[in-house]
Amino acid sequence: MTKKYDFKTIEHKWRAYWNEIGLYRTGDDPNKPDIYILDYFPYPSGAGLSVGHTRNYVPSCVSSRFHRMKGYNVLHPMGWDAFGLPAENYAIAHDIHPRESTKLFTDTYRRQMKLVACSYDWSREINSTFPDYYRWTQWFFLLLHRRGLAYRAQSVQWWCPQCQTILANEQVEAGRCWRCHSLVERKALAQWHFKITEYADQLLADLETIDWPDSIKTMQRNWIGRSEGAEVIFQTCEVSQTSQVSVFTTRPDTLFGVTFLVLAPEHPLVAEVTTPEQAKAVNAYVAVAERMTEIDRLAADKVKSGVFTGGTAVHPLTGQFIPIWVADYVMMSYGTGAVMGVPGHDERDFAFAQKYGLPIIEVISPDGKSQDSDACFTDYGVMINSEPYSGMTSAGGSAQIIADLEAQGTGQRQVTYKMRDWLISRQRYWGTPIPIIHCPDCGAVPVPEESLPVLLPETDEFAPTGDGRSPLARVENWVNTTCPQCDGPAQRETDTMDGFACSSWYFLRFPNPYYEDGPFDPEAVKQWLPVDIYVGGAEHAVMHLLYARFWTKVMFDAGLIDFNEPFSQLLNQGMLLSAVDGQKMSKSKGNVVTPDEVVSGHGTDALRAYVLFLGPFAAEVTWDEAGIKGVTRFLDRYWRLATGDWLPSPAHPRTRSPHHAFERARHKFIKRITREMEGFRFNTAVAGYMEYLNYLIEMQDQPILAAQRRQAIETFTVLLAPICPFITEEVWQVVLDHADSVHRQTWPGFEEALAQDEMVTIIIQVNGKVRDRMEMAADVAEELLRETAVARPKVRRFINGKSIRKIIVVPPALVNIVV
Ligand code: ANZ
Ligand code: ZN
Repeated sequence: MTKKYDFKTIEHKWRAYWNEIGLYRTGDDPNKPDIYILDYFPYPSGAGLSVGHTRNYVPSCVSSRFHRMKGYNVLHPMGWDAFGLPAENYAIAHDIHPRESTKLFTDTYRRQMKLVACSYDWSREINSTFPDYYRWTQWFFLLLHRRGLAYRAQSVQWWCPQCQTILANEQVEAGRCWRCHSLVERKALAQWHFKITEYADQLLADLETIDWPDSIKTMQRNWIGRSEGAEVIFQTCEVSQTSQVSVFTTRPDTLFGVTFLVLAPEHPLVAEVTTPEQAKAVNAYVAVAERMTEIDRLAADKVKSGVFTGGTAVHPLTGQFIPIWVADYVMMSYGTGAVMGVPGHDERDFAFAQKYGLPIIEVISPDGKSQDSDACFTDYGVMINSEPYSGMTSAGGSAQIIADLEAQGTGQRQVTYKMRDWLISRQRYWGTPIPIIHCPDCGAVPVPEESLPVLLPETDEFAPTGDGRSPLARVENWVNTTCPQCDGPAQRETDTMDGFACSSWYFLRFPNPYYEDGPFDPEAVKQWLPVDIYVGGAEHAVMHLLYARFWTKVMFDAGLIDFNEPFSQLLNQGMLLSAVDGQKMSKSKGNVVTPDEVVSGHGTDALRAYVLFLGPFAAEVTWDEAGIKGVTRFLDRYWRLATGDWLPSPAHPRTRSPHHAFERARHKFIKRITREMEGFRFNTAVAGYMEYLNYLIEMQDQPILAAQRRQAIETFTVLLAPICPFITEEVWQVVLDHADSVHRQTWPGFEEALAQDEMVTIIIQVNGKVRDRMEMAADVAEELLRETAVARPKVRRFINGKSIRKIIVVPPALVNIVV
C-alpha cells in the first residue's frame, strides 16, 4: 500500500463508479422524509466557475450528502438561467449564435461542477432557454395577465439621439451618453410591467414567517419602503379653482410649519402654476433637471437648487398663502411628486429655505417649549405654534390633523411604497418572447395557451437594432401574424421578458422536469415544496428573491399551490476574496483562481475541505493557496492511519477489555460532527475531524482492542464522506474491504450518555473537613474546579470571610480549601 494518498488515480476511478450506481439520483422511498436543498440556478458566463463559486456549491453538496446518509430522500438539482446579456454579448463578439454561446457556457459549468463532485441529480437538469421551459414562462405571463397583474404602460427611458439607442441608467453620466457624450433625452416607450406593488403588504408581512438572514429581510423591507402618512391637498390660487397640489407627507404633525410647496420638475402642474414672468427661469431649470438621473438628484450632499414658479396655494388649515417652487430634490416617481416644505423639521427643506431665504417656523419641540436654536429638529416631540393642536404629541396631533383634514375633504390617511412595478420588457433577442399579439382592432391580445410556446425565431441578426426596438422587430415573417380574436392581420409583441421571469418559478420545475401538462407537476410539487434549504449569495436580495416570492403568492392566490412562500430557509454564503488584491474574484481583475487548477494540484477532496475550512459559511474569507497544505497533510495522515502505517508494535501492551474513554471519544465525535453539519458550520466540523484524527493517532500506543480501533476508523471515514467523498470511498471499499459505497452508509447515531462528558462527584473540604459535594466533568480544568468550589454558598459559609491561604486539589475528586 502506498504511503502517500495518490488523489489523481483514485479520484478518477470513483467518479465513473458513482455514475454507474446512480449515487445522486433523487430518493423516492415513501418511508423516508423528503428534503429539497437548492442552489440558486446560475446565470452561466464565459468566465466559467472560480473557486469563489465553490463557497456556495460545496456546502450545499455536503448538506445534501449528509441528509442522504441521515435517511432522507434528497432533491438536489441544478439548471441554467441562461437567457440574457452574457450569452448574447459573447455571441455578438464571436460571431456565433447565442444558443451556441449558451451551450459553451453551460457545458463548462456542468463539467466544473462535476469536477468538484457536486452531488446534483443531473437527470433533472433544466435550461431556461429551451422551448419546453420557456413555454411555461410564457404561460405564467398569461396567468399574470389574466389576473390583471401584467399591463402595458408608457415608461420613460433614457435615449441618446446621436447613437439612436436606449440607455440604461448606468450608461448616463452627468446627463450625457457614455459613448458619444451628447445630451441624452427622455423617451416614453410602451413597456410591459408586472404589478408587484399589489403584493407589497403581503411581501412585507410574510417576511415574519420565513427563516432568512435578517440582513436580507431588512433589504427587502427597505426596498418595499412602506411609509405611513397622509395626502394633504393645497388649493392653488391664480389658476382655475379646481386645481390643487396634493402632497404626501409622513409628518402631518408639522403642517403648521409649512412655508412653501415644491413640485418635481416633471410634475404636470408646473406649467399650469408658473406665471408668465417666471416661465423662462422655470423652463430652463426643468430642462437641466430632466437630464439628471435620480441617483444624482438624490445624492444627500448635492447643493439644493430650485426656482419659484410665481404661483401660490392656500394652506388647508390656516388659509395662508404658500409659494410654489420647483426643485430637483423632489422625485416625480415617489408619493405624489410634490412635497410640503417644512424647513424647521426636515433637513432638505431646511437647506432649501436657507439658500432661498424662505421663512422657517418651529412647530415641534422636545419638551413643548421653543428651543430658540438655528438647528433643524427632525425628531418627534410636542407640537407648538400649531393653534388648536399645540401641546399635542406628534403621534396624537398627526391623527387629529388627519381626521380634521378628512372631515373637510382636504386630505386623508395614506400609505406609500418606494417599490415600483416590475418593468419586464427588454428590447433584446436572447429572452423569452412575450406572448402577446397586437391587433389594430382588438388591441393587445394574449396568445392562446394552446398556441404556446411562441418560439424565438431563428435569425442571424440578433444584435441590438440601435433604434430602441427589439431585434425581433426585424424578423418580419415572425412578427406578422393573425389576431387570435378576429383573425385579422396583426403583429407580435417584439420585446422579450426580463431574465428574472425565468428564475421566478424554476424551483417548481425540478420535482418533475419532464412534466408536460403544465409548468409543474402538482403532485410532485406537493411532495417537495417549499424548498427546505436555499443557498446562494446576498446580491439577489431585492431582485430574484423578491420576484420569486411575488410569483409564489400569485400562484397561491390562483389556487395552483398550497404554500405562499417558496423558500423556508435561506442561507447566504460569504464572499471569497482574492489573496492577490483583496478583491472579489473576477475575470476583469485577472485574479480568478479556478477549481480546475486547484483540483489538478491538490485534488477535489482537498479543495472541498479547504474551502469549508477557510471560515464560517457566511463570513467573507480570503483564498490563500498556501493554506491548502494543512488540509493535504490532514488527508495524508488519515490515509496513513487507515492503511496501517501506525499499527501498534508487537511489544505493545495487550488488552482484552474495551477501552471506555476511547468509546466515549467516538460518541462525542459523532455528536459534534452531527451538530456542525446540521448547523451549516463546516469550518468547525473540519476542525473537529482534525482533532479526532490527532486523538486516534495519539491513542495508537494504548492498549485498545483491534476491533475497537477499526470501528473508530470506520466512524471517522463515514463521517468524513460528505466532505471528502473520494478518499473515504477508497478507504471504505479498498482498505476496509466493504462491498458497498461509503456514501450509502447510514449516518451513525450516538448515545447521549456516552457523548456527555464523564461526571464525577467532587468532595469539597474546608480545613480538612468535608463541607460540600458537587458533580463535574471528569476532565474539568483545575482552574475552573477551584473557582467553582470556593463560590459554592455552603462552602462560603464555612470560609466565613476568612482569607484563603491555599487550595489543594487532589485528583480526581477532592478539593481542600485552607483558610
Ligand atoms: C413634510 C415633512 C416634514 C416631511 C418633516 C418629512 C419631515 P419617506 O419616509 O421616505 O416616505 N417626500 C414626499 N414625497 C417626496 C418626493 N416625491 N420626493 C422627495 N421627497 C418627498 O419620506 C416621506 C417624506 O419625504 C415626506 O414627508 C416628504 O417630506 C418627503 F419634518 O413632508 B415630509
Ligand atoms: Zn383582432
